[in-house]
Amino acid sequence: MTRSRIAGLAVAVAAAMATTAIPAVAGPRLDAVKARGQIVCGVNTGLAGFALADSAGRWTGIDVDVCKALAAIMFGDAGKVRYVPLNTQQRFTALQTGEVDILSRNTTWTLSRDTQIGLNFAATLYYDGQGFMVPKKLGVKSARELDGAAVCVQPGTTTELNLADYFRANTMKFKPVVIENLQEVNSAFFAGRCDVLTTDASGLAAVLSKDAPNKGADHVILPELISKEPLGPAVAQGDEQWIDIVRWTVFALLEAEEYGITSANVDKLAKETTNPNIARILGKTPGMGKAIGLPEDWVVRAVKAVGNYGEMWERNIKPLGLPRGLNNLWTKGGLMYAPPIR
Ligand SMILES: N[C@@H](CCC(=O)N[C@@H](CS)C(=O)NCC(=O)O)C(=O)O
Repeated sequence: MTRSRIAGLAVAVAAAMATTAIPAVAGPRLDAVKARGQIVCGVNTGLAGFALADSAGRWTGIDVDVCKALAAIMFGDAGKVRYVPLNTQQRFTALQTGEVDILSRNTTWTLSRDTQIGLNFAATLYYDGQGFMVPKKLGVKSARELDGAAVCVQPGTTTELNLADYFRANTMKFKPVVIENLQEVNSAFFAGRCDVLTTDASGLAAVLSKDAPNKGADHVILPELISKEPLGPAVAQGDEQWIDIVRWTVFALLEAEEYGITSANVDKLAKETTNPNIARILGKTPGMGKAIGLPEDWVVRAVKAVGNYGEMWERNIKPLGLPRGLNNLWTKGGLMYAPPIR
């Protein structure tokens, strides 16, 4: 190719990029949240590691951190969140009716939820799988020994569906003990009204560490994981900018971990970095904020508020005794892989 043709091509590419760079249109949800001065966040009624309020009403958990990060991005204040605790049955209606801006509540991304009930999943925040817990005194070592068991389960969950599939696939029978309220289903199990408690493995670990008698010493989680439970935040369908903001906030927290950006060094890096990727992520090289309709320092704000994904994990999930496993970064043998911020 001649030099003038190369130059001509470069001009054409630049022109194409200029005409295709459509500025982010303000979406109705972002405008509404800004006008309200607060984000309304649907969370669990109380699940250690994910969303739990203390006696003073202060919420913590990895799902809670997503909402705190969003509030920090939009208002420079992670406290500008109103939390709406939702049980398994209420959670989707709250999103459909617009009562909450986001559902950040250990909710599994499935095809039917993503397509048929008016919501969209933004990202996977936590890769989980369904497990079983039993009293040690039953002497059960594997889920394959549970034929004929009474199983405590919450309705309106993937848990309930996987349970039926698993027993059918293994030609075993079970007696479902279906209880809507989280505390009640756990109490029923510990009172011996069922032989088995089933939910996401993270939920079992949370219950074992927080609700079990005798510090959990009398109960055991069986080795089998019977399903895939990619848990993540969801929003109502029909607002592209809003889902982009939620999705890229999760990605940004992952990117921050990958590039070694932490709550402790983010301010310094934002001023001093010479790494082009970090400069773009932190807005030292402007453009990414404008592209998504947010301030250029959006990632700085998020990481300062909640830390990077690894910090979120250490603070919220590690105390439950769970290994990082699939939730490690892709560079460390896990599935956590964010598309590039560029
Ligand atoms: N990931 C599953 C299960 C999620 C779920 O709701 N699990 C229960 C048991 S850990 C829970 O969080 N309950 C809390 C509540 O009902 O308030 C789903 O999305 O269906």
